[in-house]
Amino acid sequence: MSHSVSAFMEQVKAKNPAEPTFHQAVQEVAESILPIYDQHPEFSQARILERIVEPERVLMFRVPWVDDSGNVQVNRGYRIEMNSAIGPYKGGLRFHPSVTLGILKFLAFEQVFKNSLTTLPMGGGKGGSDFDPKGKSDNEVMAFCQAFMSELFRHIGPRTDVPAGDIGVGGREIGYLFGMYKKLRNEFSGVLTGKSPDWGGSLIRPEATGYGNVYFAQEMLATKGHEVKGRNALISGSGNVAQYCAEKVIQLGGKVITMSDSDGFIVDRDGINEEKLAWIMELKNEKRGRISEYTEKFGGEYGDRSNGKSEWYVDGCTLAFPCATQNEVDLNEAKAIVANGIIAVSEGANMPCTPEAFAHIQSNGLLYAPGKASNAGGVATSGLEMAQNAAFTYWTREEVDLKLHNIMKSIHSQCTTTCRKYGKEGDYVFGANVAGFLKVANSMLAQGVV
Ligand code: NDP
Ligand code: 2IT
Repeated sequence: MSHSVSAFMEQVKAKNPAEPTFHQAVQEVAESILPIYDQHPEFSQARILERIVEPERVLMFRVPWVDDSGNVQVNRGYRIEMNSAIGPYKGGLRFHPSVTLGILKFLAFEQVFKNSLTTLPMGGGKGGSDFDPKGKSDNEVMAFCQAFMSELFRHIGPRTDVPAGDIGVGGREIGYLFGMYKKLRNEFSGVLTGKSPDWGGSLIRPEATGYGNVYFAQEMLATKGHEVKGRNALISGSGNVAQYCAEKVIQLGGKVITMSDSDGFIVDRDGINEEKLAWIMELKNEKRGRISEYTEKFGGEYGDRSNGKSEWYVDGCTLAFPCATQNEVDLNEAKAIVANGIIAVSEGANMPCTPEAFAHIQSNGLLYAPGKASNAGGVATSGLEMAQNAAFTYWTREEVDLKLHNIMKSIHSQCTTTCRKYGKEGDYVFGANVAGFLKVANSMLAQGVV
């Protein structure tokens, strides 16, 4: 095979047309992996890279359901079973109108390397639907989840493929999905993670992605003698990941200045403290309202995205945690991040920085953690939930939090050790890609051409 990234990407683009986010995710990994291929002729002989970009299985299905007005609605469901070399397929479900096959392939691809970094035995997968939960009643969400599971249940299982949440899929959706799986299979098992602790869920799973992101940032900051305490933080999003990222920053003595949603962002120079964060959690998780309502209650400023503004231009912060969605930080926003004195960017979302944005951030010497390393705490704690389910047991909050913290430290040290080994100190993108890849690639080699 050719060791040139551009030749490899030409093949990938020809085989997977019109999937730009998938191309973007593959290119970033190929740029890390191909330079070390000369030292690993066994990988090119076994065509590991060509195999790893090809999903083991792609499921696409019709999801018809009936809305509250009695109208028939038709959505499309997907599950990408990307790679099972190191464990059952594992990864979330995303319900958002922007969901396409290409988006889910990018997320499933990222998940393979992320799950490898967690140290736990989990392969990579991702799924979801173009269903939009916004503005739907609980009854409509339940009807959709039941229809979605009435096909997905054939393909998943606690030893085969274990979905969880992602954008638009939280505790409510996991409950409806689990209920339908249990009814169809007549089996109570750990087939989904992110369940309520009342019926098999792990404590700390809701907190895990956000907490883990901040634990990873702490490790990066410590390499330069810095800490979270006393620092102002810019956080995008106000969903699951953003909420618990904010909670951990506050617990560690930092100050959260911004949070956002898809319409706009709030700036509170006094800091979003615990009480204000509790209000945001209720607004987003129960009332399903908009972040703009914050300023009516607590003051501060609101910036509307339709005016070309974004949270990334807000000054006065030294830490940045993108926790909303892919490609939310472009080159101009990255320039503002650098110019405004941010010292560390730690990604809670999957691929939130465009390639030009993260290249600018890295080349200016900022600490930069790619999501597949820094947001792996969520899926890691899903792995801990699977372990508890398999053993019919529960661990305490403290036990799970300690395990999560240790996993994030391990991911950080896998990145730094790999960087040192290949002479790429400080390049967490390289470290995460190569460390994640090697374990999966060696497992694929050991298991033959399958
Ligand atoms: P939620 O649905 O709970 O929250 C998503 C947040 O992002 C909301 O504030 C939403 O705003 C905002 N958002 C969504 N789409 C856009 C957009 N196009 N532009 C701007 N803002 C947007 O999802 P999560 O918090 O679970 O997920 C956030 C990110 O973290 C995703 O990239 C996800 O893949 C990643 N992730 C999640 C993990 C988890 O355990 N949940 C684990 C690892 C990564 P609005 O309400 O207006 O839609
Ligand atoms: O992107 C992710 O890692 C997730 N959405 C969490 C997946 C999981 O299986 O917990």
